[in-house]
Amino acid sequence: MAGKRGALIVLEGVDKAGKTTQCKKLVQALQQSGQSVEMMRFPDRTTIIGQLINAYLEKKSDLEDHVVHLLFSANRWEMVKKLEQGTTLVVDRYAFSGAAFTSAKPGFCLDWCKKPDVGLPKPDLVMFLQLSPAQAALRGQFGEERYETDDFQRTVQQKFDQLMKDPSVNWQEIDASQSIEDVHREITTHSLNTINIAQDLPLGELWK
Ligand code: Z5A
Repeated sequence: MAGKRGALIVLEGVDKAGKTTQCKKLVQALQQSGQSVEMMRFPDRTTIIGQLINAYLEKKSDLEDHVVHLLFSANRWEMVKKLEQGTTLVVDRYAFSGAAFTSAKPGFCLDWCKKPDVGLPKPDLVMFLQLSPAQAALRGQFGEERYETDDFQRTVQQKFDQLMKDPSVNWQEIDASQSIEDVHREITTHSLNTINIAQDLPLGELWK
């Protein structure tokens, strides 16, 4: 119907929680149910900014911590037109990862880390895939990328816990230790409810 907008749906969670798996399945399910929907992921490693981030994550370059934080945020801002265009978007990581990962580094506070993303399109729903470190370990070893260590991931989880206390964001915690199909069913139900509600509401601005 003319004038109706799609929903902005974000999946967040710790490493190996199944975000990418679930984003892909959700997009497929929504498309099959006749929705106009696209997937987006951050970092988007295909842009020039994304390539700088990719080299940093793969430890092929070193960047000052403030610089890399701002690049992650810029990588979201360069997609803002797409985020605002009205089709439903399923997004694999967003500004919450940005704030949680940088604020897990020494000398950074959550408040500063949120600032560059203030005013981005506000998700209608953020599903946080909860998985304990022990359960994550069952899904294989960490990879070789930066940040993929037990200690760092534990601190990141604490930062996510702090972010989830913010009532201005529509958080939904999901038990990611369930089977892929069970997680998918739960995520699809929340998403369809959100799409229905969001179509009659204006898109908000994050952390404003
Ligand atoms: N980062 C940042 O610092 N600042 C920012 O602003 C942003 C990101 C946006 C790269 O991100 C890094 O960038 C990331 C945060 C930082 N660092 N870390 N660590 P990324 O999105 O490219 O990260 P990734 O490494 O590709 O994603 P991931 O977290 O490792 O994985 P995932 O997407 O959550 O999981 P998955 O790939 O869907 O599944 C992992 C495995 O588990 C796979 O073998 C699946 O088949 C299996 N799996 C999935 N679900 C299940 C269930 N339910 N049961 C059993 N097995 C399962």
